[in-house]
Amino acid sequence: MKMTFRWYGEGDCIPLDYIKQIQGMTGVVTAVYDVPVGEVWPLERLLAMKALCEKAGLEMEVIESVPVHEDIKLGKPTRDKYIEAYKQNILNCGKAGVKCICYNFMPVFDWLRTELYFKHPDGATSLAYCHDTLLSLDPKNLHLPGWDESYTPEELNALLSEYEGMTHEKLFENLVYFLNAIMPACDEAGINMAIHPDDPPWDMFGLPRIICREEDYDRLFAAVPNPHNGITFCTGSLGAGRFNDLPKMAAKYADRIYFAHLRQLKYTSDTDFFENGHMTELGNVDIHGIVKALVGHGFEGYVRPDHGRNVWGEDAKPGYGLFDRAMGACYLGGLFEAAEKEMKK
Ligand code: DNO
Repeated sequence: MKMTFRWYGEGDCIPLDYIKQIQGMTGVVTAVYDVPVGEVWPLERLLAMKALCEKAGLEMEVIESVPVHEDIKLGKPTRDKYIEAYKQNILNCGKAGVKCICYNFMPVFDWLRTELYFKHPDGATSLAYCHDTLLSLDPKNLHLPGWDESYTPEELNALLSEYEGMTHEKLFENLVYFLNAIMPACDEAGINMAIHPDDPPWDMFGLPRIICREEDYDRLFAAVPNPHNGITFCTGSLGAGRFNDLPKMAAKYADRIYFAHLRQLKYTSDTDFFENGHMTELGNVDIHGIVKALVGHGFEGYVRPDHGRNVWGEDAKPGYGLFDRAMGACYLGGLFEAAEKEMKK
């Protein structure tokens, strides 16, 4: 296991030196943020970021994310040109020493929350999700917390119309087409792809979502058996699906889990939740059981604490402050140490 920390590049208010001070931290998870989706990240940019990380004593072996162009998800004829660019990104990442690329295949929207500053009785705040609030929103005129509004309303409308009639099967076929096309680049670069689950793990605004549950992974690995086709095991995303048995899934897929996002959720109804500190007793995700299952089944991937609360008056990007994620990293490091020592007995 290698403990890592998400870092939003030089624009992040958290300096690399602070990240290095977290005990057990080996590296950062980052990306090139200002190149439009579908274009190639210049190798020099990657090398410059790597040099910055190394200067701070940190590795840069995980990229989150190289985003997938919507034309690839839609299966449009133009997808091949975007796939070529994606392959070049994989090769460039490989040249910069990257070992794992996290990505997702969610149509149009990435993760969805309805609140960024859900207030806890102790004064902390965290992200939260309320399904009824989400349903009451108009996807064509969406102003969601955390949603980066990178589309104009006209662009969003046009994109949503392109998805009309998109089925789960078609979307899955498009994912398989994409993976089969990029696997040779992964073989060459020695890079593991790690698909992030859909967050939350159900269809949104009539758009299909296909990486939500155990059967989805079985289907994914059957369709593309190449070992470079792997997963980001995000306990917060999968954990929102009450139908998922996370320790069981962690054990079953341990050798395909190249990256683990470990975080806690507390359910407030059948669909709703707020995020909480990482400790097992603080929510419904069995973090301890998941770590034991990973260690017990030979997991050798990267781990990062995921969304933290905002605590101690920190004014950081919601979910991505320093303090609570640092506490999470230490807590997780302790669980891994205990589980690994237990294993060796
Ligand atoms: C949210 C993140 C996601 C994740 C992407 C991966 O905090 O977990 O935005 O980075 O879905 O492609």
